[in-house]
Amino acid sequence: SYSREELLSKIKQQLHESRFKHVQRVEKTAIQLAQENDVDPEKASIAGLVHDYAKQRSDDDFRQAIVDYQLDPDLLNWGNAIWHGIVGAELIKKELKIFDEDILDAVRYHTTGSTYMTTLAKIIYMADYIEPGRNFPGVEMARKVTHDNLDDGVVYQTASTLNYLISNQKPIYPKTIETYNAWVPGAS
Ligand code: DGI
Ligand code: FE
Ligand code: FE
Ligand code: FE
Repeated sequence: SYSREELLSKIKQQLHESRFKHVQRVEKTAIQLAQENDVDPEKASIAGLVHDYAKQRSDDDFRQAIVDYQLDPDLLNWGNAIWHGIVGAELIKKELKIFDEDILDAVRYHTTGSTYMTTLAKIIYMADYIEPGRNFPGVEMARKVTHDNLDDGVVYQTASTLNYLISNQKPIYPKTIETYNAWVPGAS
């Protein structure tokens, strides 16, 4: 597998400078959350670094990958926001030769969450949201809630994202609603 140095160079090649800095901040935040939640910090590091690897790929690259890797054809009805995690994971496997399914799942679900999330997947979902470069209203509360209890952070982020999508009349990917229902307290 690639050394950290080789991985960093391949990621840097794919991303604008500001996004490359973002993934490095996500890595740091993910390592911290890993230490707080008894997860392997090395896995958190790699997942944090690669999570947005495919974010700047063309729509045509994603459409081709959905066909090539025989992913759910419904994905073709969505766009970059949904593709860069779920489809991006396949490009990471192929191009970065990362085969650890925990890491690939964490990438897959970093935008929408999922009904079933490992602790690593929750860490990447939350680290992406609360890394120190984020400055939306409510981010301080999101940081506090997440460091107190990772699952509460997942609910906080998913509820905020759903509110944002509805307020802006954007389509909701069904998995985002499933994530909310799966992790909100009292759901069965
Ligand atoms: O890639 P990043 O910007 O670091 O962060 P991200 O992968 O978490 O992407 C966040 C964006 O994804 C945000 O603008 C909202 C969008 N998003 C999340 N869930 C959904 C969604 N967009 C749509 N249309 N539907 C969703 O369910
Ligand atoms: Fe992302
Ligand atoms: Fe996110
Ligand atoms: Fe990100």
